[in-house]
Amino acid sequence: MTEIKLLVEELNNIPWQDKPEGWERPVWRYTQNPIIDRNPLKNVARIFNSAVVPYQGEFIGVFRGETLTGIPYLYLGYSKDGINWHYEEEKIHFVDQEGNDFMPKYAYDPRLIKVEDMYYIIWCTDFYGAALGLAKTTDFKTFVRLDNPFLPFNRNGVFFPKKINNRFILLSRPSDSGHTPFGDIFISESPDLEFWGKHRHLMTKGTNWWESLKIGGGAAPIETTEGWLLFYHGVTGTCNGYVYSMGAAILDNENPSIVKYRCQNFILTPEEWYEERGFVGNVIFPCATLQDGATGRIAIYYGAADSYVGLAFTTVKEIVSYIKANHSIVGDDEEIGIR
Ligand code: BMA
Repeated sequence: MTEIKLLVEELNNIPWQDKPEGWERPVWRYTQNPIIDRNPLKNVARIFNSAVVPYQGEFIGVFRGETLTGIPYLYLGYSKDGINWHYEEEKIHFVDQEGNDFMPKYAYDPRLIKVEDMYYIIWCTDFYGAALGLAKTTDFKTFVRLDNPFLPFNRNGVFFPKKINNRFILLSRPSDSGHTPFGDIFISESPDLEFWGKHRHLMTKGTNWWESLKIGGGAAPIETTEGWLLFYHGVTGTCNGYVYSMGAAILDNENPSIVKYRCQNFILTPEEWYEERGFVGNVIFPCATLQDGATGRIAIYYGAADSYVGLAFTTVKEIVSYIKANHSIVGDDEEIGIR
């Protein structure tokens, strides 16, 4: 059997803690969680569901900040170690392609992905209803908004970090205007970020109860020798409301609309106080990962209870072996998804 490896660059300053003695699951939490506490900024009550990337030897991130009006916007943050963050006081200012102001009415659940030499932010914006917003930057000073990729209602936009067959690849979850009680993940492609098409169905909400209501893309997929490793969220409905857990699947390297393996078990579910208790309790919402191609280490950033940011760890070997050992395909996930 060939060795399971990450097909990504080295990142030797990735935040890291070894797996605790006696812990039998493939993903473990940082012992100092949450890494971002409440009231992190003068006008921001909570930061959660946020995304980070390595930048100039350190780290930079786009954070969902819930302002004192209750309306979420995006904030820029910096860190030397990926754990301790400081932020710009002002929300990220977006301009259109002519340089005119183009601020979203609200902005939440950002993903931040580098494709070639450009950094892209994709988030949930208002476009006559909840839809995906898209912007690009090279220097984290000027943020240029592009056309919104899809019609409303759609959430959970996740870019692949690499073009496939010269196309940008985007995961999304078509939805409705409220706290959507349904939803599968779809995959779409674009040659130029202007025209989107070749929409395919990727993954069906699960038959397993932890993801029985809806699923949505989480962190940008990670390229491995076994396929694209996707961390996503799955939601179950209980008599006390929704519960969000984290799941994992592996998509085909060349044709990512084919699911190769899907883990029937959640890989992280609310258990700690900062996941169970908060503005919206019982939420684990992954939005980003960091990975080190040299060691196979993966650090996962997740929103906790719509109030905090948590960090969890795994290695490519642990998580891929676990997914394969607990593999169970749902519906027509293994198909290309055109019918
Ligand atoms: C979803 C999104 C997330 C949020 C989750 C739980 O619909 O709005 O931002 O974390 O609900 O409240």
